[in-house]
Amino acid sequence: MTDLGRRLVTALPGPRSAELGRRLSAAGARAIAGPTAPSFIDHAEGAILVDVDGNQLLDLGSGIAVATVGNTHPAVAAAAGAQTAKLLHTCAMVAAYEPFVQVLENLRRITPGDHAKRSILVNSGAEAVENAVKVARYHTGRQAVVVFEHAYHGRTNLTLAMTAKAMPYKAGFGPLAPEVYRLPNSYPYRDGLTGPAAAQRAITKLDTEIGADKVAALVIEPIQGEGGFIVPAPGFLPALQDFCQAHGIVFVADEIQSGVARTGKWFASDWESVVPDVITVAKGIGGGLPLAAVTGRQEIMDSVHPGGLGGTYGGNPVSCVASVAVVEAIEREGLLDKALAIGQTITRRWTGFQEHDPRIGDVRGRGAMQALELVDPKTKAPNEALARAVAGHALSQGVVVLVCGTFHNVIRLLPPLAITAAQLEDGLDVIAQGLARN
Ligand code: PLZ
Repeated sequence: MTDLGRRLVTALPGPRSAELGRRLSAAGARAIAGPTAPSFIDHAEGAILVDVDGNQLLDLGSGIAVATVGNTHPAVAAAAGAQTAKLLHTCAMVAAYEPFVQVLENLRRITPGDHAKRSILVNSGAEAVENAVKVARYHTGRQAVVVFEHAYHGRTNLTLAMTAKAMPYKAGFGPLAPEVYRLPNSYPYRDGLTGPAAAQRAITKLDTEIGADKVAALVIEPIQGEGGFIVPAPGFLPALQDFCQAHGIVFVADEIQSGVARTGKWFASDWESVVPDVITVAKGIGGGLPLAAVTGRQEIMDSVHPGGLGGTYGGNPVSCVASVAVVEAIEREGLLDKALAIGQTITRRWTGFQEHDPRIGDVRGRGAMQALELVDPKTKAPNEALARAVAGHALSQGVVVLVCGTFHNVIRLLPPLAITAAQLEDGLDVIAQGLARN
């Protein structure tokens, strides 16, 4: 279909994309009408997005960690395509179907831990997080939910209260849901604390300001996504998990961004052998079709009465067959190892840049979830302008790069695991150029 290289045939955006951009702004609310990339995409394959002007863009963002197995993965697309001709919808609460069961079984197998598990399927990450909190409250009979600095958990009313950042997410949208409390995270580059010390700091705050016996759930991203790809210091997650276990608090890992082979293991929790009581999964599990899940210990999930959780579209047949194909592709194509190899390439290149460029404050991540934190070399102050300039340069050259972080100063890479070595090196070259020119 394509020759799988980055190739620009127009300046970006090309004329057809520019026209679509005008139509988008004339009909779309301005709250949504500002995509990162100015190109409108016609089709995609692996790590290449082909726009309506025929430009071949290199995708280093996977549509925010969704196209993990590759954009329009052939097996995922074939499964979804065949399903659309067979059965589009019944509502699993009305009549179920085998692919729904297959997804539940896959979740039981691939999520951390060998304990008895049960799952529900929903449509989006935020809906999964909402349901995880509902289940934890039901199970414990407690109300408080603790979350962390720099967290991102969604944009619905409850998850918005759980998300840390005011602009653009929370500002103006109050009142937000009550009984959400925020604790300091572990941020090795900035706090210099060991994992256990950072955990103790959080636990002291929880104990003194909330009280452990009031807390239903502690919800944490094992690697923070939108907040800046912050990998906690070793021992932080296990210490929090031990504390939760000792106090009957449901430990919820939000693996919506970090899960499903992204970090080179099925879930980022696996890196420290953390076994969450409940885990939220979305994005990569559907391979591009909307699907999300909450998987948890049977005794926690099944505390809720029959009919207590649900929704019209959760576990739609097309999303489910796509998800089954995603899990098969990860296993058949050895994508856990591929994610590790991608991580090694990125780390090797970026630690090399860091030796010559003191504005690169930190290189961090696991597997194919890697970030560069850009700073003022003298003060370590976040360097948002440089992050914008580097991402802007990449976009102008047809490399789709996303920025994240509370201070918008972190370049993050979430390449599709289908990316080839040559494509990845090309993308890293363009980022290097962006750094050199700004
Ligand atoms: N939890 C850890 O990363 C979604 C958000 C993009 P939904 N991240 C991308 C944006 O600006 O809206 C995310 C996440 C983590 C929850 C969510 C929410 O998942 O599927 O977007 O609802």
